[in-house]
This record gives sequence, C-alpha cells and structure tokens, in this order.
Amino acid sequence: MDKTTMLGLYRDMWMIRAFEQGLEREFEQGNVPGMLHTGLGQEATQAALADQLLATDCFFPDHRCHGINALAQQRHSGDGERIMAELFGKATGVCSGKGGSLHSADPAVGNFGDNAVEGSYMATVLGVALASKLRGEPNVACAIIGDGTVGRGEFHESLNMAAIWQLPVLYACVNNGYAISMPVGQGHASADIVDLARGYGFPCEQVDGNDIVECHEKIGVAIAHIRAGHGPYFVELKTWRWQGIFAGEFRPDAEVKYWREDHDPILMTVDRLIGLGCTSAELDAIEQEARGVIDEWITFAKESPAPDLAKATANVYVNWEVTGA
Ligand SMILES: Cc1ncc(C[n+]2csc(CCOP(=O)(O)OP(=O)(O)O)c2C)c(N)n1
Ligand SMILES: [Mg+2]
Repeated sequence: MDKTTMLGLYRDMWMIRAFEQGLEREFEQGNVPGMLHTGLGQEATQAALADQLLATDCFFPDHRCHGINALAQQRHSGDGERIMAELFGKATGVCSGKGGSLHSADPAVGNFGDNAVEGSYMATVLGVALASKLRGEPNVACAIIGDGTVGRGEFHESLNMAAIWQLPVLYACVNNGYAISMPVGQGHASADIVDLARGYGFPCEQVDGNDIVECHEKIGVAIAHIRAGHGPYFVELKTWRWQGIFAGEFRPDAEVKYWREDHDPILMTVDRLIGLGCTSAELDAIEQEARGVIDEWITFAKESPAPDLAKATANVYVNWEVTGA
C-alpha cells in the first residue's frame, strides 16, 4: 500500500477512535440517551470498508458501526456531524433523532441502518442485492455482522440464497471473539467463522482485522469480485473489541494486553508509517486534527435542538403518516 493511502486510512481510524472516545465520555456524563456499544479496537475493519464502499452501494451496519456510519456520511454527503447528532437524539441527526445508535440510516450515502434484532438484515440484504442484479447495476450490498449473528438461522439462509442466486453480497463478519461474554468457540462449531461459511461454495477469506493493509487489500479483492458480477464473497475480520457489553472486564489480562497494546490497529499502522518515512510529529498532527473535528461534531450535537414532540409520529413509515392511537 502506498504512503498516501495508508495515511488516509490512518486518519480515518483516528476519526473513528476519537468519535467513539468522545461519545463514551459524553455517555458517561448522561448526554447520550439509550445504550452504547462502541467500535473501539475495531477501527481497521470499518476504515477499510468505508474507504471502498461507494454511495451507490449499500451497507447494513451493526451495533458497533458508528465509525463507518460517520465516515460514509462525511465522505458522501459532507455532514458526518449528523451521525453524532443522531446519537444525541437531536433534530439535526440523520433520522431527526429518532434512530439513535441502532437505527441511524441514510440510504443516500449507502447506509441502510442497523436493526435491534441481530441477523434480521441478513435477509434484507438479499433484496437490495437482487434489485441491483435485476437492474444490471454493479453495486455491492454489504452486511456487517458480528460473530454472534452466526448463530441465527438467517445467517445460513442468507448465505445459501446468495449462493444459489449469485447475488452481489459482501458478508463482512467482524469476529471479535465474543458475543456478549460467550467466546466464539463455545457458541459455534468453529471459532473460525470462515469454516462455517465455506460450505456455501463462494469465496471466503479470513483476515487479520487489525491489520489495515490486509483488511483493505482483502476487502478490495472481495468488492472487485462482486462488482464484476461473480456473486457473493465472505470475509471474516478477526479483531477484538475494547468494550464489553456490560461494565467490567471479563477477559484474561494477557488477552487484554495483547489486543490493546501489541495488536492495536492504530499502533500497528504507526509502525508501518514510520517505516515509510513518516515522522511522529506528522502522525500526532493527524490524530489532533481528527480529535478537533470530532470535538466540533460533539459541540454541534449538543447545541442542536431536540426533536419537535408534535412530529414524533411523522416519517415513522415511509409515505405513511401514523395517526393517533
Ligand atoms: C436476535 C437477537 N438476540 C439477542 C440480542 C441481544 N444481543 C445484543 S448484542 C448481542 C451479542 C452480539 O454479539 P456479536 O454479534 O458477536 O457482536 P459484538 O457485540 O461482539 O460486536 C446480543 C446477543 C439481539 N439484539 N438480537
Ligand atoms: Mg462479537
């Protein structure tokens, strides 16, 4: 990977990390309603996807995808701050504050939104993919799912139908080792999810999800394959989330140290960039710039008005206003 591309991805990873850390801080102060699941530690997976999915593609983010949502919003619409405002439940959010973390969506930038029911969009993604195929458009429909979703029936139904119909679906499985606190090897027949996907007969790849170069390259190969009309592709991105679902750490100290210190996606990229001749000062400036942008987004979100109560039932369904009970 050339230095310019890597620096761009380094910046994107800092945008994600700063976004999540800022959000965590605000959440602890009671400024962010609802629950909070962050993508801290998984920045490389999201930066690599955001860099290569187009506004004309579609992606279904999971509950840790604030980063990809914000990058797609910023890249394709120039208003990433509206994802932050959405998380704060404000009228300026992409869903006017009604979506929050799990239902932030903006199809204009390719973001088709998450769903509180894990795995449900494994079915929906097929419809978007089928529409692209019937129209002859070279678009990719991407489902970003956690390892936990693999236990749902929809996971297998989706892979099966995508294979039979040769649909343009990218399955990006973010295997962070746990669903809630269940280790992946205890919840599934294989700790390597790629083993379970291979039986459906389309290309499957396992990737170090914290290595931005490998992530970017392998996702690029998958996207090129799908765009060329060769059918679905499955990528397992092996990573680790900093955050548990609940407060407190349940994982062994050595495992925490390995992932947070020795295999941190940002620190790994620093080593590579220094090797390419970048200076620490240059890299610090990129981090500070990202933090500055995110601080502005947080200010925007905090200063934005709350949604108008009188419009609480508007746009709940497309073209179908809900009238009072
Ligand atoms: C069908 C369904 N079952 C259970 C839940 C509750 N739930 C929310 S997150 C989660 C674990 C998801 O694990 P994984 O997919 O590995 O994602 P991670 O949180 O590790 O990123 C569960 C079981 C849900 N949202 N939907
Ligand atoms: Mg998981």
